[in-house]
Amino acid sequence: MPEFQKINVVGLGYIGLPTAALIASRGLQVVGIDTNERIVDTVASGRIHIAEPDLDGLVSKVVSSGALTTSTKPQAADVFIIAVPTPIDRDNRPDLSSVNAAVDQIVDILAPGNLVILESTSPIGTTEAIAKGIVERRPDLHIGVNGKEDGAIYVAYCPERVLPGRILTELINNDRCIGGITPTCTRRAQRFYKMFVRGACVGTTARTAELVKLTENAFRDTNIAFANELSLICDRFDINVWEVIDIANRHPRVNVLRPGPGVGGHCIAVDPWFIIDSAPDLARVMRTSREVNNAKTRQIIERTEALIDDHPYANIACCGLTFKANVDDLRESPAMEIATHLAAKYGERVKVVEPNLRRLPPQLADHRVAFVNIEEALRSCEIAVLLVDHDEFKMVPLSERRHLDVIDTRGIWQDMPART
Ligand code: SAJ
Repeated sequence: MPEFQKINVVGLGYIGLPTAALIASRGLQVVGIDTNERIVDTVASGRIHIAEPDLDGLVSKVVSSGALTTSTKPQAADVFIIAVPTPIDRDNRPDLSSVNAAVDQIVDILAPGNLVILESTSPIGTTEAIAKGIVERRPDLHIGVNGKEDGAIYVAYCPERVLPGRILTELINNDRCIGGITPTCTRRAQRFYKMFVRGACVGTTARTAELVKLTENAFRDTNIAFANELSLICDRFDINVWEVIDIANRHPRVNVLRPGPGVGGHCIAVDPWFIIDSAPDLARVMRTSREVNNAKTRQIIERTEALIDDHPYANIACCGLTFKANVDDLRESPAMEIATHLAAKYGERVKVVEPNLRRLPPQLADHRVAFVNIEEALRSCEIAVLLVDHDEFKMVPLSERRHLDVIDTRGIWQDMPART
């Protein structure tokens, strides 16, 4: 009998849903679990609640073939994948309540031979704590080691590392890092991922795998902080930061990332805190990077206000709300923070453009701002704050924006003198 036939994916968000659909497309029987009934119903009808290229077609196919079903409660299975959010609280400390709730949901239905995989970004030691908690509550089970298979379950950590906008491609092609509680757990999880991953499935310990995930995002955050800091230094000396980066990056061992209005998304702006929280005395560069990136958002707000105050009758186009280009995701978005601030202060003078959303998000809808397309914004505004480098904005020719006073936080309208 095949080792893995029935799979539960707990959490049908940006990672869980594509993962569930991909596994279902490989001939396994998948149940997608979510506590949100609206999400469960949407997916059950073959539709999706997030925007991600090619995901709609895949979900519709696997739902109509019966390979993917949904439920609000887990069911007996061979593999349980936990892919739920792990946000930070007000004090920047990891909030594991969704992970703990997911474990609570499955603990009583676990059976010998089951594989439990945590994919959510988690602090060091989380997977070990989960394994310990399960065997404490289920003394009939133990964690599998070589040669002691009777009554064993297998627990591993395997972080997701896919980029929104490229999730399906990266789910298949990226290398995976798989850390079991024991080497036997690692091997079993590797065999499972090999069923749908083309990249290497690198084995390690659970603690190492947890830190690998955090390292990847903290590394990127620190590199973006370098670019954001550089942009402020360039402004002080009236030097174009985009030109500096472009020329510096011609050095064979230099690759400066791009400055922006701050760092958004549910990962890079959040995950470094998991390391900082567990080693506050050591994680000095990481903490400073977080502070630099957060401060960049406030600096853009201040600079924009100064420009607007110089033009008391001008209308202001806020170009972009999402956390990065060509997605509809507003989580931790610095663009959203800036637009909300401007909307509260300047009301109907603000025109918001966001080609990836159908309507204004509620925080902005409360103010009297207009939601317009880029043509209307170009026609009716004298100031533009370019907050996201969406393709639609890149295509606007110079002739259509020459009249604007621009704050270009993304460096895509650099064919005219503009502030960064
Ligand atoms: N950003 C910049 N300048 C840059 C690059 C990015 O300001 O040069 C900003 C973006 O505008 C955005 C934020 O950083 O606000 C994050 O965007 P991103 O594209 O760097 O990353 P995410 O959050 O979409 O996805 C990251 C990825 N991690 C890494 O690249 C190390 C992805 O592989 C992870 O799976 C994902 O986090 C996650 O889920 O952890």
